[in-house]
Amino acid sequence: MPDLKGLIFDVDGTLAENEQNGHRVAFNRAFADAGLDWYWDEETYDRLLRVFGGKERMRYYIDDFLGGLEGVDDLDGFIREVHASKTEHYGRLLRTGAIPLRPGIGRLIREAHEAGLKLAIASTTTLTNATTLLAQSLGDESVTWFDVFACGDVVANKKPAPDIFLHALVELGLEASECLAVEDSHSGLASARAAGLRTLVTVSTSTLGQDFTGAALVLDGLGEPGAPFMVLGGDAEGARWVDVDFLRRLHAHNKPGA
Ligand code: XBP
Ligand code: MG
Repeated sequence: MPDLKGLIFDVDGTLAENEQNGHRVAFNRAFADAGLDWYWDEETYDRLLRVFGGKERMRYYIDDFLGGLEGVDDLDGFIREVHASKTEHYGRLLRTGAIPLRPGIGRLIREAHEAGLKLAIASTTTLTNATTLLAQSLGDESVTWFDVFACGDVVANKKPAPDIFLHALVELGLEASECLAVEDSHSGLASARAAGLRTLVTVSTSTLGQDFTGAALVLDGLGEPGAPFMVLGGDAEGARWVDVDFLRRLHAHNKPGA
């Protein structure tokens, strides 16, 4: 096994618990601005989360929940417009500080940067959503710690297709065997695994109970000194929180997944 050289992080659910209190709220604000009488409550949004990508999610809602949309000639253009407004609302929400990073994320990213690991983002979400979240929580400079932001529409096929992780690897100039992915969802894990990546799963509120077969390890979070993680699948070999040394060990043990 080659040495660990890079970490590739998912964003939504992994860096922050931001689906219900972030993306959902922003969608509903954009719908109201557009004069639509749509409102995605938490239960509806949970069902919609099976489709990744905000524009794709809106199309799924129109097709499968509304049975189509009358009186709109250019549906793609309409979705793009409402989604752009959603991104504005989401950015405003992020800048209020309402959406913090999950415990341990800031510590691990800082430590990995200081240890000289290459860092990448591989997310379905829009680029500005990822950079704003980091800048807001860790300061503007933290954005420069990342060598690659593989986000949103930069690839044709979103997760669970492997495209976004393959794109991140090409941009990093690293092999899959030199990296670890950190994900929170079944589709994200499928995407990372299909790209050949060993994957640590930190389950989020939206993904609890999903199937994480094939993950290197499944945890309830990264843990912190004084607030250890809980192991949900696999063997953490007595560790209590995830740091760079732990990730090097997890990467080196090329064991079958949990
Ligand atoms: C999760 C998603 C995203 C967001 C919406 O992505 O499905 O689509 O809910 O983001 P990941 P946009 O876990 O890969 O970060 O509205 O910007 O598409
Ligand atoms: Mg995610």
